[in-house]
Amino acid sequence: MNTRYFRPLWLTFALGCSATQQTAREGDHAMHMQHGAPLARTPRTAPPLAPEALNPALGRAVGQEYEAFLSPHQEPDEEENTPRLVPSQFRSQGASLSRDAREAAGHRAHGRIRFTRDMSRAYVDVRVEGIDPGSVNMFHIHCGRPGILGPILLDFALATNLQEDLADGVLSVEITNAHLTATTAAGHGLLGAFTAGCVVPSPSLGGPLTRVSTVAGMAQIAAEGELYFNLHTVTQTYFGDIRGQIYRAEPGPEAPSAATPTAAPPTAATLTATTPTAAAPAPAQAAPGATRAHAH
Ligand SMILES: [Cu+2]
Repeated sequence: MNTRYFRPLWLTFALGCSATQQTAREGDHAMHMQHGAPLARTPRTAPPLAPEALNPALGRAVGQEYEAFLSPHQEPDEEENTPRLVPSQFRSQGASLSRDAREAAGHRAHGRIRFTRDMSRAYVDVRVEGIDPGSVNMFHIHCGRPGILGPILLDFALATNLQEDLADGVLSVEITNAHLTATTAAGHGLLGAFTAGCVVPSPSLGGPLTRVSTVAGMAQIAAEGELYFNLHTVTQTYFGDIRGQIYRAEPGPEAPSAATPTAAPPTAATLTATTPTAAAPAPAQAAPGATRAHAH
């Protein structure tokens, strides 16, 4: 018996994807042995779909929508309690304000994320109030549950000029897979290994620590309730100035239509930091025991 067929599945797959034709044929053969012959097709019993029920063009329409209301009180601690070992680029320069003082000064924001149905893009819009755009030094989407510092999934500085984009009070960017992989790639060395990219807590053929690299993966973490915005300023750098856990947007009078086939720019009415509703959606509960790496 040929020992080739006792290769682990992941190795077979890797070899099947390698560059040489010969190896590819071996891989195909091995995969075929794993799966066996196809079953005979059975007669369909379901009524046929209406032709309009399948429309690939609708993939670019906006589908799932999420939102967050950012507040100083979602930051898990005061800036003065920044751990001693935190490197200088994550430390504040200048006098920090307490969370109470920042709230009293009107620091707040409202963000919305609209995913296209085909998960090729995410449209992110955030209205910020009470914070000087010139003081913003980092703006991220992190993955993590409330109360913890999670790694960075998306660095908005790789998609736009933060200060210029926020000059009119609203940051608007279109996110693709490239922004997520660039964020992960920007994390260098030991520090970067802990702070950049979010690990997929799932078995993988790609390695033991596969990081989220797609907008679809970002939407999955959002659905699990483990994404948050964090806006950092020069005086609130480590924990951040305001933070907002991202939840499924409730359909409401201010929500844009989900059926629009093309992405519409946000209207002033859809982003407001002044009208948080008392009927906020309950946070989605992630499965216990998720193993996404949590570190700042
Ligand atoms: Cu951050």
